[in-house]
Amino acid sequence: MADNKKNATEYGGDQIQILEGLEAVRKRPGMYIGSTSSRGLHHLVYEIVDNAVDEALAGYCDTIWVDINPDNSITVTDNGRGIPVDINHKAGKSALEVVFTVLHAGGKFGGGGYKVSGGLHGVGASVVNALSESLEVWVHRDAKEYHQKYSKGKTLCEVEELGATEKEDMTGTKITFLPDKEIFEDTVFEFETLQTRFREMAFLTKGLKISVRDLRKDPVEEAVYHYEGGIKEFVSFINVSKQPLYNDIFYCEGIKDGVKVEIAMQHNDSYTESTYSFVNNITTPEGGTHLEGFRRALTKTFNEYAREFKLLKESEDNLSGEDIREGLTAIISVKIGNPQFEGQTKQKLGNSEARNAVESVLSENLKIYLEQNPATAKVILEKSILAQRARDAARKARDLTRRKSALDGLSLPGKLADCSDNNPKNCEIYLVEGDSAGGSAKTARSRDTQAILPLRGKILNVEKARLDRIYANEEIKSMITAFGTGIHDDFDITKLRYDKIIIMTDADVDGAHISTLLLTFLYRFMPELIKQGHVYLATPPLYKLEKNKKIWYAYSDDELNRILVEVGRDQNNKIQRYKGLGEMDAEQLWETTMDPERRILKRVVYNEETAATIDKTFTTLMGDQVEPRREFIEENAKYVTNLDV
Ligand code: 28F
Repeated sequence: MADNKKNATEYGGDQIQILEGLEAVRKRPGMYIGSTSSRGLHHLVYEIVDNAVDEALAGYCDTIWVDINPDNSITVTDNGRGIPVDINHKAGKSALEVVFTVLHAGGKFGGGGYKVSGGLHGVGASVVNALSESLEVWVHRDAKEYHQKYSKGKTLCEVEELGATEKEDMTGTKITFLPDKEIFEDTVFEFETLQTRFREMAFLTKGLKISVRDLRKDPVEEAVYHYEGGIKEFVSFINVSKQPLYNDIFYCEGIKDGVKVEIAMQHNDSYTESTYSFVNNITTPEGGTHLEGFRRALTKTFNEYAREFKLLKESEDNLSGEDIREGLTAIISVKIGNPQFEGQTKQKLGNSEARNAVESVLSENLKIYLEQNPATAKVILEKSILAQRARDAARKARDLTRRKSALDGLSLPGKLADCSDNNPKNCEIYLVEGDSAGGSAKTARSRDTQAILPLRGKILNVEKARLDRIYANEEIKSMITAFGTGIHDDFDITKLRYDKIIIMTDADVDGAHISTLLLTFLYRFMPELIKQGHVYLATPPLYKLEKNKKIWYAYSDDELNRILVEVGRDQNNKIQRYKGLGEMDAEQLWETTMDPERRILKRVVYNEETAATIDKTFTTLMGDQVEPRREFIEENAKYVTNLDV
C-alpha cells in the first residue's frame, strides 16, 4: 500500500486504479495465466510472443526471436513497427507505459474479453509485467530507440530516449523479463516446451519465422521455424512416418461472416484419425462449432460425390463421418473476432458463425477438389467403404460380447489375478509382460490391493489394425474387461476398477517397445485414463550390487556409479545386471519394483497444449522406421514425470 501511495502522489489519481489492477494479477495469478506451475511459467512467454505474432498477422513483422538467457530470463524480439511511445492523452502517459501497466479487460483464463488479432494489441504484456521480478522493454521507432524498466508491474523509470537507431528504418520491440520467484513454483524454462509451442505457432502463421535459442547451453542450441506452406506443412509433419494414401495435401482457405478459415488434410493408410483444431492459434482439444462444421462438410461432400459417381450403390447406406475420417490427418484453423468458449474447461468453441463458415468454405472447395482429382476421391472412398464394413463387423462382435457378459455376469479374464479390496481408489493393476514375470508378480504382490494381468507375446499395434481385428485380440479384450470402463462411445471412467494402471516390462529395448505398444493402445482408445493421470510405468532396477552380505539396487548407470563411490570399488563387489524381470525372484521383485513404500513409479503425462506434436511422436515410435523409434526410446523419460520416489 505504501508504494501505491507514493506513485499516486507522483502520477495522479488514475495510477491508484492501475496499481490495484496489477495487484489483482499478483494476488490471483491463476486467473490470468492458468496456474503458477511450470505450465503457467511458460505461458508468460506465450503471452509476449502472441503480441509479436499479432504484429505479424497485421502484416508488419516477419521474424520473432525468443532467447532463454543464462540467468533464466527470457528475451523476445520482433521486427514490427515498435510499440507506440507517444502520449496517450486519456491516460496521461505514453502508450508504451499503458501497454505494460494497465490490465486489459479480461484474460484467457479470467473470462470476459479475449485477445484478438489486430484489435486488442498488447493484451497480456501487463500480466507478464506484474508477475516478473524485472521487465525491460526497448522500442525502435521513428529512427530512435526508447527504453523503460519495471519491477513487479511498477515503473522504475519514465520512458527514456536512448538515441538514434543504427539504421534509420530499423523498427521493432524487444522485451526481457525475469519471472518472479515469489510467484512461480519453478522458474526454470524448458527449451523443448518452447520449441514445440513455437514450431506449432510457425505452422499456424505461414511465412512467419520464429527463432528459439537456449543460451544456457554451451554450445548454444538453436531452432528456426519457418513454413511457407503453413498448416499444409503441419499435416506433413504429423504424417512424417505414415504412408500417405495420395500425394498432395488438400488445402483451402476463405473468410465468411468475419471468420477466417484454413483447412489442410491428407489421408494415410492407418486406421486412426488425427484432427486438430485451433482458434486464434490456440488449440481447442474439446473442439466445438468449427469442428462440427468441418465434420458436416466432409461427410456431406464425400457422400454426395460417392452417389453422383456411383461409388456407393443405391442399396448401400451412406458412409458415416467416422468411416470417411479413418486414417485422416487434418488441421482446422479459424481466426475469429469474438470467440466464445464453452464447456467445463472453457476450451470448446461456441460461436455458431464458425460452424457455418467452416462448413461452407470446406464444402465449396472440397467439391471442386474431388471433381478435379477423381483418382484421389476414389482411393479415399474405397478406404471409407472398407472402414464401413469393418465397423459393421466390429459392432456385431461387440454386441455379441455385450450379450455374453450380460449372461455371464461380469466375466473377468481368466489369467487376471484380481485383488480383494472392493474400493477402486485403493486398487492398482500391473500389466506384466510374459507369463514367467507374471508368475513372480502374482507371488510377490500385496493381494488385497494389487491385481496382476500377464500379457503374452507381442501386443497388437493398434495403429496398424482395423477395429474388428482390435476387438478380436485376446490381450486387448482382457485389458478392456479388467479395467471395467468400456471403450469408445461406451467409455465410462467412473467404472474404472483400479486407480493406477501400471505397465511393468523389462528394462531393455524390447520392454520399452512393449510399453510403447501398450501406451499407444491406451492413448488411442482410452485417452481419459492418461489425461486423468491413471497410467504409470514401473521402474525395475538395472543392477544389483552385493558386498559383505549387504545389497544395493541401482535404477540407472549414474546411480550405480554413486553407490560404487560410496561403498568403494572392491574386488569382491558382486554386480548383477538385470536383463529382465524374470531374473528376479518374487521377493526381489516386491522389494525393488512393487512395494508402494520403496518402488519408483513414473506417471505418464498428457499435455493437451502440444497434442498434435505428441500424436506425431507416437506414430513415429510405432512406425516402421527404425531410427525415429530408437530416438524415442532414448527420450522416453520426457513424456513421463516421477511421482512416488
Ligand atoms: C516482443 C513482443 O509486443 N510487439 C508489439 C506492437 C505494435 C503496435 C502495438 C504492439 C497502440 C496503442 C495499444 C504499432 N504501430 N513484441 C510485441 N508490436 N503494440 S506489441 O500497438 C499497441 C496499441 O496502445 C503498433 C501502430 N499500431 C500498433
